[in-house]
Amino acid sequence: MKKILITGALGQIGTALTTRLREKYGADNVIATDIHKPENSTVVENGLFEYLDVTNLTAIEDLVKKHEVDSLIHLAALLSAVAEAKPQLAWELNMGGLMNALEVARIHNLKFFTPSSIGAFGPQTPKDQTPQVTLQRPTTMYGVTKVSGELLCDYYYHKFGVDTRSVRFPGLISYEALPGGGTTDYAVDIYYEALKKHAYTSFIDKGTYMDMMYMPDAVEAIIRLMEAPANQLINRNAFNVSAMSVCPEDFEKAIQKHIADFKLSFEVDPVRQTIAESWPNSIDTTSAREEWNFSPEYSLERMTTDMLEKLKEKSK
Ligand code: AKB
Repeated sequence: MKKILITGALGQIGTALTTRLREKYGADNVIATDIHKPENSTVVENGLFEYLDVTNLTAIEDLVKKHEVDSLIHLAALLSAVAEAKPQLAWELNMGGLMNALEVARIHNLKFFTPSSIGAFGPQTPKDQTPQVTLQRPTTMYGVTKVSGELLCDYYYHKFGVDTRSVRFPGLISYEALPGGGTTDYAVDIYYEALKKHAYTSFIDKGTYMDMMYMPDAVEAIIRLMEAPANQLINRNAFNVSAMSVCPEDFEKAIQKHIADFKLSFEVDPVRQTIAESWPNSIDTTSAREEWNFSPEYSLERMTTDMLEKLKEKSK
């Protein structure tokens, strides 16, 4: 990757990824784009930033030409809970945006990354150690767009030779930017509330297991996959990746090691609980480890220590 354009750069992944890519490849070689332009954003202030609506193919293409881009990281999408509330918009943005981005990658011969999700699985998928290749019949609009996105990536690779790469991200936990309307958001909120109130009311029920990963591992995974030699990659739709399979009580115990009086209670949101129950408990990451050396560093304990430290520093 030499000149990288990122869509949805102000989102949860984009904020962390833009900073890391600017460090690694140089600030002049990373073009962050988004449909918003907030004040006081490091993404906007510390490098190149352009307004971009990904439902407009010509607008993506104009920026690719203007900046002589060779790699496109397409992140702009709605997350699961918002997509469930606005299914038409989710289809328009998640599929329309992806199709436009893939077309621009095809026309300009760009290396391409877009994230899929554990949301691409459904209730009929094997729940534990979900295999890389398995039954995918999601019951959410988000999942429908993620499976379709995986198939589109496969199609563009096989039909047109576009160098598509993707991972099925689990819930991502980060201190830089908040996730916007996902089912796994409780795993981020819990840390903010633990520091503020020493208590958290979870909208996901006790005993509900989902895969999670700390943002530095997610960012490293994107870079490692994008830098892997093309001939090493068998899977072109999306790789299973995860660092831990956890339920709300696991976070409670990990946080109590730092904040002894931390209390967890439950007020279950039926919409997000139904989504969570349709997703796997844990996924098998063997293909990612074998094909491009995926190897996350953060356990729940290590992540908890770092998250609490970083959030404390941020609030000073
Ligand atoms: C969500 O909860 O929607 C996302 C995801 C797992 O894709 N964090």
